[in-house]
Amino acid sequence: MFKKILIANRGEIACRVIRACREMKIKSVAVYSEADKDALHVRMADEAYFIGAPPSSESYLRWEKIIEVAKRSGAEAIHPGYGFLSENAEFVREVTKQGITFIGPSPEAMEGMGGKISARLIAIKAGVPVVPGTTQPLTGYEDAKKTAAEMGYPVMLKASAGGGGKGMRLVLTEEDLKSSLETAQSEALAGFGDNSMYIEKAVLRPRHIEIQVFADKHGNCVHLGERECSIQRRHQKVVEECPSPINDPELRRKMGECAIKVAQAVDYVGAGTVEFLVSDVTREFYYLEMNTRLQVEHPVTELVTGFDLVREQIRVAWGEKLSFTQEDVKWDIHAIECRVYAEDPESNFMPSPGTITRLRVPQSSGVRDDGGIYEGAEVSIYYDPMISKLAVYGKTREEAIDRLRRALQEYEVGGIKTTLPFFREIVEDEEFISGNLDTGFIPRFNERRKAKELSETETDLVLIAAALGFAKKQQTAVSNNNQNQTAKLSRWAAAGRVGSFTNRNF
Ligand code: MV4
Repeated sequence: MFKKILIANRGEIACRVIRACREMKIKSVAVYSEADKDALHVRMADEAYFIGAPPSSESYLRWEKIIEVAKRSGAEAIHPGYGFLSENAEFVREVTKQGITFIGPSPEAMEGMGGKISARLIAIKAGVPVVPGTTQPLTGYEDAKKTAAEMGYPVMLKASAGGGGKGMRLVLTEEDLKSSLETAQSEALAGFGDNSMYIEKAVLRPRHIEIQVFADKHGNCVHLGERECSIQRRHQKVVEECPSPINDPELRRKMGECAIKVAQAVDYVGAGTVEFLVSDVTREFYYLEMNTRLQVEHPVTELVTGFDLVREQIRVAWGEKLSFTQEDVKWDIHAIECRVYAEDPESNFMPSPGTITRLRVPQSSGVRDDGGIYEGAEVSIYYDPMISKLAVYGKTREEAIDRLRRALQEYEVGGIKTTLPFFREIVEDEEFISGNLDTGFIPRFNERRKAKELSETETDLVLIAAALGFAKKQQTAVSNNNQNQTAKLSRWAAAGRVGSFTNRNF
């Protein structure tokens, strides 16, 4: 087995990989920027090397520097985590050329899945259902008009080089097509330096369900079931769970088989995720894209299946066979994960950097927290503001939600704003509890939130008016008690408002 691995990442995922290394008796090498000199991953690793200034372009993305550190420290392999260099085929080629093992798939597999159109072609060839649409870039407006008319509105315009919803537009009618195409193209050009576009038929109220796959270098490929990721905010996942509340063994088996076909079509090795859109109405599913990395939300799959995906990644990179077969994978429990961000839900999720002055992480039955912070640590403005992932499991979805509610009550982060209060509201939401989770969940949830806040304000006003009226009566009655009563009622009235506020910020 490897004796030493370099982790080309930071934050919670660097800590997660270091932990797996330690369990496997592998030495870990961290790299860090100026902003991260006191970061948790630096404290946890066996060795740590400074690689540059805070902006990631001057540190975590500088691959020649990272490879130099790998060689200097004697690391035999590099784990890229997610983000940064994790899906950079050029980096993988350079790492391999230097005689270092990249823990992940081949550069060819990455490139095949990197372009949206090429990824679609691969899936079509593998016999996997994709959203109906073009398999060539549009030549211009006339081409778009003709194609859209043929497949029928609504349609989705997508940037070939796109990702994260950038360069994507839902077009309801032909009148909107021209302006939508123009904005999508300029967004794509600004975001990816490439304005080529294609068209798909729009799937309305879709669910985002992805399948975890795992392959070794001996031709074995299995799937570890789905993760429901429909709860997203501006194309950022917020809550993920396994199983999906709508999935059943039959749908899982079909989607799993398709995911394996896609992975095998590019001779995939390691951990990968195949994304699907599932129509909430027909339960038909369509391949969307494949992510050639370990994903943020991998803990829910680990909790449900019991396999350690990072350990497995390292074993597979060394050349070992998968430690389990398809028949070994069971889905008998339910897991849910919340991504805790240093953002202020009361101010439109603005990043909230600063020093963590207080940290109390939930513990006990069914709770797992993957964090990259500690009390006294600094959350910087330079990187993704995710500070931890709170995951829970239970025998049933109900039990998992009960534990999540309890864990969210226990969780305290002081000094910065976090999305914890937002999650405390989600776990009380009837639609969430019912499992009705298409991609329109967050917009609808926000509407309900707004409506609730308004009615709370009204209730408060009524309470205050009643209290004042009562106080006035008491005054005219010249009761001995009146001072006390008035004070008490004012407190109750205030509690109507303060109570709900405190609840959100606990
Ligand atoms: C779609 C779609 C409906 N129809 N494609 C958004 C991000 C990108 N990965 C794919 N996305 C979508 N593609 C067709 N043909 C709806 C979305 C979509 C979405 C998908 C998953 C999770 C949240 C979403 C929110 C809005 C739109």
